[in-house]
Amino acid sequence: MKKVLVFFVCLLLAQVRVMAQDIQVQPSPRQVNVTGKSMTIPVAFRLVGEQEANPHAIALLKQFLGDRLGTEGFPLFVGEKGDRAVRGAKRLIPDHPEGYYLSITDKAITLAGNDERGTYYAARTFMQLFHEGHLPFVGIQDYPDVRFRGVVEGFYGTPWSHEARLRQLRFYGENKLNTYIYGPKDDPFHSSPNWRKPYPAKEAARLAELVKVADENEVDFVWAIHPGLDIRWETSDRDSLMAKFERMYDLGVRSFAVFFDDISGEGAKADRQVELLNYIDDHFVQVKPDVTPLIVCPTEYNKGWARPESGYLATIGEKLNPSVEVMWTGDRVISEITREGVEWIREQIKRPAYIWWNFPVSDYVRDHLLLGEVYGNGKDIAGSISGFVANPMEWAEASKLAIYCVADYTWNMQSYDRSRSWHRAIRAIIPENVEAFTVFARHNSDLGENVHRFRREESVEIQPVAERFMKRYREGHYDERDFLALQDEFERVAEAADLLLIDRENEALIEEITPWLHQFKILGDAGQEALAMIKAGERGDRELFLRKYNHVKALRKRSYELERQFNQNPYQPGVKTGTTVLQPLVLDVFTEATERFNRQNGTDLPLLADYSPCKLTTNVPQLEHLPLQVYPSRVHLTPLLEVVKWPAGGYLQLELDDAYRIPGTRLNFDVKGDLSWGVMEVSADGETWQTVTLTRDARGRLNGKWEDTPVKFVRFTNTGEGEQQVYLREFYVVFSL
Ligand code: LTM
Repeated sequence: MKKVLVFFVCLLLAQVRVMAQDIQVQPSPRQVNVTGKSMTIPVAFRLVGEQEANPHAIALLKQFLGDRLGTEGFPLFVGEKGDRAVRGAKRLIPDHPEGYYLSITDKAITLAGNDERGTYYAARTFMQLFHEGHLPFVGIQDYPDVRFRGVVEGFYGTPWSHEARLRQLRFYGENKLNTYIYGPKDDPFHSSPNWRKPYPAKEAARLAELVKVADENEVDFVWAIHPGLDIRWETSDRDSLMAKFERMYDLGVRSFAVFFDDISGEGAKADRQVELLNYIDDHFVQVKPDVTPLIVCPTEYNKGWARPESGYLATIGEKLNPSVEVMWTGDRVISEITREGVEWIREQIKRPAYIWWNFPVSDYVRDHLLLGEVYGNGKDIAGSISGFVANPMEWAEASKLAIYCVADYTWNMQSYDRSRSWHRAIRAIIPENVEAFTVFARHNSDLGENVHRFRREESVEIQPVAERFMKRYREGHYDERDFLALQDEFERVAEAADLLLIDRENEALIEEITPWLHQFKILGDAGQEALAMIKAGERGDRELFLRKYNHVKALRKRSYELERQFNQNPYQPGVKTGTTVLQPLVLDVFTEATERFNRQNGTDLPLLADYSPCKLTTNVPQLEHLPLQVYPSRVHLTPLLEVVKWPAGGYLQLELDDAYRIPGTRLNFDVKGDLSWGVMEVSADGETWQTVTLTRDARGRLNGKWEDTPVKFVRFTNTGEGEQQVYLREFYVVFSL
């Protein structure tokens, strides 16, 4: 007894003041009452309630407190509403799913959940309150805004590795995210061709491990199937799907989803889909008491694609069992989620939508990293949605930046602060290199021109400086302070790249972003050297100018080589960084400085201009912003992931800068029937056209040949009566410049 008294006296003497802002809990809690006082972290804790409380919360506390836990010590009451240990706190526990009450006083600590997950989250918050040897005296009442929060691994491209997924699940637990939907498009056992087949033993064992780790971290592991590309509406396929779900159930999965996105034809029929989904719901989900409500991603999954005349969403709304959750990406495939938008879809599907947010997914801009702040979604949508999951990049660690912010946003929308959340995310992900990563991330956030026309802010602080500087430099005078600010920023860029390249703190992250770090280093160097050209030119130092000029050119060449060496995916190969502000600035400075030098010295140094020997024109709305990939011997369109709705009269045209002898073209729409609805043509002048004969090869691609005359234009037109739905897998023109 005496020992305990001494202990409490020491504890009170050791108080330091704690202000509300010192309490940093992720995600931001709803209500925090601080007394301003704190205590030294007790040397020993005594757990009360272990028998009844959520075992995952108990395991977490035991792991965290380690040797500090014993049969004597500062009392730590843990449990769910109704448990003996937390009976005293009953009225203080928020009556919300996953809500919790946490209190720390000089007498005891209480972690009381409204349900099991609530207790787990109370334990997570408690762990975050340990700060510099102290625990603040607080009372916290907290619960999430959105019922299902997390991630849908639903992108095209290389699926996450097993280790990356394990790290993700732990990260979700830490950030109070409760959902992980497994649906990587390029897992053939999730989609075609193997969705009917069981996973091979090794992969099955891995999935079982993921389910276990998800469970330990209070995350629902949702396994999704994507059968629509080749499903036949027959009993045999229905049974295959049910059998696959049974197998996944045996592996431990208790949450399921069916994705019907990005398909056309038979698989896209609403009546058939609903019939199948209701069957699964009635005969699988409802008969297994431990299985959570079924989730579906419909074919018309965004407002831009919703067609009232098809009756698709109306069928979902009226006929799909009410307990089935329906996913929705917003007003477009990639869009910000607004109150108006979610209210609209709620009307159609007769239930709140389950948001599939396509950010920070980069499968349509694979040469970019999306590391910017998370913003744009309404802070007033919580009551109108049932879930909110983010579709990430194929780079799992790098995606944690956005996922952290999504966790914060979906927990407590009203107090979400995009900048604060982003800065905290960086600190959580790479605490020893916060400065460097902040610099890297602020210049790697925009996507560049893309089919979805989705853009993000980039280089926000330096952008006005860059603009002002260039304007004034062109006019013949600039502010030295702007020059120095730009120089400083490029220095920071180069430094950040070097610091991060040797970082060993988060190796998984650095491994993912290494190609971009190399590119970033080149950008930083090129920026500094381009600015040095200005000064050398002003001083009339020809030799120095030429040195800097040649150095920038060499750096551009290295950057170009890097583009062709790393990240060679077939869609947007290469590595782009700082494309919105810094890269154009380097080019502008270089061009302007060289032009001045040429004028002053009567020289003819070539300028580095962004030049493309090929231009795309089209009236097919989905293709309007499709970037082109130009190589020395071929040009091709960036393949599209979604179904392209090609209207009657719709054309797609490539125009070269001159007429060339072209060995051929290749077109792949991934459709089985003939292409009698369309015609491929070539022309030398854009007026007289000749039709190209298309022959199908063994892989279904259409190779085009024509008379061996030089051509400048190649186009494909839907000459039929109606719209066609195709996949634009390939559109190549092979030429030699
Ligand atoms: O968004 C949905 C529902 N489906 C696909 C995703 O698989 C893909 O990752 C995103 C982004 O390209 N677009 C889709 O259409």
